[in-house]
Amino acid sequence: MNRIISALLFLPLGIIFVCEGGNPCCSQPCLNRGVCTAMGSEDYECDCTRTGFYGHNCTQPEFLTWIKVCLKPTPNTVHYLLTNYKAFWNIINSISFLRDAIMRYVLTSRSHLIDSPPTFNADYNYKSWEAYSNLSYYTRTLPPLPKDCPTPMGVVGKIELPDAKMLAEKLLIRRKFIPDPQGSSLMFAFFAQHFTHQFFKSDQKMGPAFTKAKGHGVDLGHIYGENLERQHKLRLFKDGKLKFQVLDGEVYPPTVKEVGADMHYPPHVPESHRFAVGHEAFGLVPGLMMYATIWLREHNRVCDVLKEVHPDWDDDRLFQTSRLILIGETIKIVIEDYVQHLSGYNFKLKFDPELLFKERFQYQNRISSEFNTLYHWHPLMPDAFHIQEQVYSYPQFVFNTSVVTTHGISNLVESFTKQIAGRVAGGRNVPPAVMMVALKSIENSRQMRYQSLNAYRKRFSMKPYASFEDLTGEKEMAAELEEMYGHVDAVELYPGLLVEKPRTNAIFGETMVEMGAPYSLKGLMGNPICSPEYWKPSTFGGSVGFDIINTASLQRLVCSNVKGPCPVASFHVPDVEDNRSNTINSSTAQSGSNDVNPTVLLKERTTEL
Ligand code: ACD
Repeated sequence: MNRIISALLFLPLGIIFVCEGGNPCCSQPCLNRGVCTAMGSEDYECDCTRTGFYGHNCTQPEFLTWIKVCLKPTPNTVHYLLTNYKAFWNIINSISFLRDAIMRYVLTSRSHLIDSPPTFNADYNYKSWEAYSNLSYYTRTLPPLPKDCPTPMGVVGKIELPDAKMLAEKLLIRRKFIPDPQGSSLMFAFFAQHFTHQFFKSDQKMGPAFTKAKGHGVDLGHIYGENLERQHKLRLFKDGKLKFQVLDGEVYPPTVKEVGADMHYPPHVPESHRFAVGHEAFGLVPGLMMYATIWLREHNRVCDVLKEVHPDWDDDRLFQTSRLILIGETIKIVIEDYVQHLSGYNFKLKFDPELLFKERFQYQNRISSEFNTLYHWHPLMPDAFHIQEQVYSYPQFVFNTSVVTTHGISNLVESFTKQIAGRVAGGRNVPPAVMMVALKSIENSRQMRYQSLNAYRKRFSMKPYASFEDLTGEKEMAAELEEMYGHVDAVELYPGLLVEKPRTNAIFGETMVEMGAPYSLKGLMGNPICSPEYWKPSTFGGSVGFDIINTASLQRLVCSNVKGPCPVASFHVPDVEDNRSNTINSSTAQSGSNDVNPTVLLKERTTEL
């Protein structure tokens, strides 16, 4: 009722500035992470406990906070420093105590922005045991907006949000492919898709607020299945290995018919091409099945290595220990190859759990719904897929697992490394073929009552955007946004992230990095294998397993699991003017945190496959 009255009162302006009646927390009056509690419909209280601020709206800094705020450089300044001055960073990178100190600071400052234990979910905007204990929900970083607000985004903006389809057509859909200026490859894009599907697994039946991935982190459910029943279907129960088949002398996943693990394939896919892997949707694109095949081979390879050292271990111990090793390899690759690439930093990131052993840090993680939403990086996808001499359109590529066996893993890696992905921020770069996913993201965010882009910027210690032009860095899309939303504080999170001005020569804008980095680093380092009791050689079968983790890189992962000359595997498209050959037999691979010695790898490969 209040909403209707407010709507009628302010209709001619299209903008609401005050909340007459209704929930006083709709205007988000508590700043600096203060907690708002409505006291009837007229009053509210802000709880400023441990925020470092005080006052009615938690706006007054305590003395120490004031000093910190004065001295703290802006995120854009820090980013500029980290992505320039290469010679300076080369020196820092070579002095291990300095590199460690900086990495420790990166990890703690980022992860302290994530509530741990988790606090809210889509149905609880106050703390509750239900929100803490029910693992079927994604958690929420900011609570859902109250239902009785004057406008959909609180108290500002128009009475109705813009039509999602119109918004997508005007601001999100690709006109002409915009390549990522950071040079991300399709190898990067498919890694992102493959890796994140282990913890972003929305429950279609329950709705977007719910997840089927109850591990809430890097548990490799996408390789081993999300539950024990599926895992058992995929296991060989011999020497710890996963089931496989050999085609043309190469190892591939088994078929659905053989193992009985359900997969999502349309009827036209022949039985022989219905591969079964941990995640039931990985038949969707060959890039996903390529990574699924590589990790399947890696699991079985690690089992062989462990069996050699522990001939007395039974199947289960070999399986369980290999899984822990693969979790470690994944985290190492994600931090030192994937995030390193994405960051564009000249500072060399380091995966070393010991850096946190003396810090206040919780070894637990809960995936938040906002992290899932921000990770919809569909602009990465190209217009078509170039593999060897062939070009595949979307209809030719989707659900076509024969691409994997026809070209083979080596050729796929080589081709995906050479093809550039699209830029994510900056607007108008979502390929029409996947526009439906972007639309769904907008609809889901509305259903879950997300707060605005600017509310999230404040939550993650950024200044809110002051105007539409401040957000987009240009005039045309800014004008469209203004027409649609009326007020910059009403711009929604997901469209905001995709239209945000990218940083100079970067794939993302500021908000994507400042929100994404805390979720990522907390999720990676909060893994139990990083805790003091787990992080020791014995957990991983001794030094042999520990070494596999500590020397892991994307390049090594590929080289250890393909026959013949190993292709360059990189998240970055090799420079055109760089005359290095495309096989690591004749050059040192430029990807990966560890130098790869091709001769050693070739030897390893021939003995292991
Ligand atoms: C820093 C490091 C650099 C951060 C750069 C970009 C981060 C942007 C988005 C997230 C990127 C990657 C996500 C990777 C892993 C997710 C792991 C989740 C585990 C549950 O400046 O801090």
